[in-house]
Amino acid sequence: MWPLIFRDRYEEGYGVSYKGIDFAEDNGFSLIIALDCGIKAIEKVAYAKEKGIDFIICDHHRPDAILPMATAVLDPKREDCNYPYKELCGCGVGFKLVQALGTKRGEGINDLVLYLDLVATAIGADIVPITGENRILAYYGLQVINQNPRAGFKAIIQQLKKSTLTITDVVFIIAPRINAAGRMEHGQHAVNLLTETDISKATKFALEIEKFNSERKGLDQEITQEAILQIQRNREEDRFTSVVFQEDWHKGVIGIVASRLTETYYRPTLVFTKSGDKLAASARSVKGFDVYNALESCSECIEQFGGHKYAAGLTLLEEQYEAFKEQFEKVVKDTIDPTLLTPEIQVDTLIELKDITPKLMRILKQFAPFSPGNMAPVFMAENLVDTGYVRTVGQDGTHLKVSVTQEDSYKIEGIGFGLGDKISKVTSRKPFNAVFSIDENEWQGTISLQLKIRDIQ
Ligand SMILES: [Mn+2]
Repeated sequence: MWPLIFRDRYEEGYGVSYKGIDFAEDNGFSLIIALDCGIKAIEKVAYAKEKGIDFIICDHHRPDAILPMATAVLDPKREDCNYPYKELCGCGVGFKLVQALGTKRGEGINDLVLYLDLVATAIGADIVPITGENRILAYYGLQVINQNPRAGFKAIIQQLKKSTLTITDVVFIIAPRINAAGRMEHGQHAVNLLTETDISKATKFALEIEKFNSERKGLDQEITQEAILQIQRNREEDRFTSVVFQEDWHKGVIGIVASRLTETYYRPTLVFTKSGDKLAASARSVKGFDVYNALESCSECIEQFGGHKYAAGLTLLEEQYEAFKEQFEKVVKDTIDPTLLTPEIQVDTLIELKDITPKLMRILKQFAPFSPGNMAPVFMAENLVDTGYVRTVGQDGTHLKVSVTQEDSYKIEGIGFGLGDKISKVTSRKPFNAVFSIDENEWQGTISLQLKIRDIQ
């Protein structure tokens, strides 16, 4: 049995750490397998090598020109990598290593299916496109989650009112709970949950993690509020970027806060907090703008950075913060196509409500799993009228619940997340147009179709 050690992102920071390498040395390990990190850990891998510890790196982040001197560096984003599919997530690369080992031992793909629940969760959580091989891994991984989940997943799922999970459920229900442990306390809690085979123990771990998840949610709302206030106070609502910093913000949630700010202001965003004697940030971008490249153009103010086109992380010295903030604003202002700063919904086709049938839903489901790279089809219907049941739901009336009809012929319910403020457009009794995807809603064991409304005009 190999020890499974989850890095601690507070004490050790993100990615490969000296502390982890020292731990390996003290405990007599000769090999470290790094997953979803390590592609830039040149000095750390060299440090390990001096101590006689080998590294295998399984990563999908963009490499620099020089690679670490590891025993193997698996990364489909390597320019000299001829692996045909480039969009594997970090866990997917690890899975390919497991598969290669299995093949060598004479195992077939059926011996590996039991790991696909983890791979599917990582594909959803890491927000990689669900195309090509990712789509296949996610499809079969969802089957494992739904039909034969490991005890840890079963423990989470049995608290839900849903019988079948989609990849969206995995992203919004399972992934945040697993991440919450590492964000709030220590990732080891998540490892315990995922490796436990006894369901009663797993249920206990799941409850613990549920607690971390609610703490995480509270913290993420609080910090988002503080960040928005900071932007308002500094009168920075009209800039091309959101860059905010407060030294006591919890490092585990700055990535989520950056995503929330991107939803609010829809522009490239960085959220900084203090980390040791430096500042650390999470970066998020808008569709079509490469934030990694933008950071590269600010590299004289940055200590270290890494990541992808839409999400990245960095550290810098506190005295560089203001200079960085201005440089980043300038780079984005000079290079971004301003049309990218308005969110756009691409409508696939017009539809009439009477054509939204269980048969259509069965066909749509064959296109799943949906995620970036393979989004659920978006429809538009015109001249809808509310049947009189429109109301806002959720905390502070954030969401909109409607029941609509078209030419009095067919009635269907719809939910618009975050669209509560559009209620007046529906109650005015004037016909309106809506853009939506079609979803199944499960309520007390009955499944019905509903519109998942994205916008109303
Ligand atoms: Mn990743």
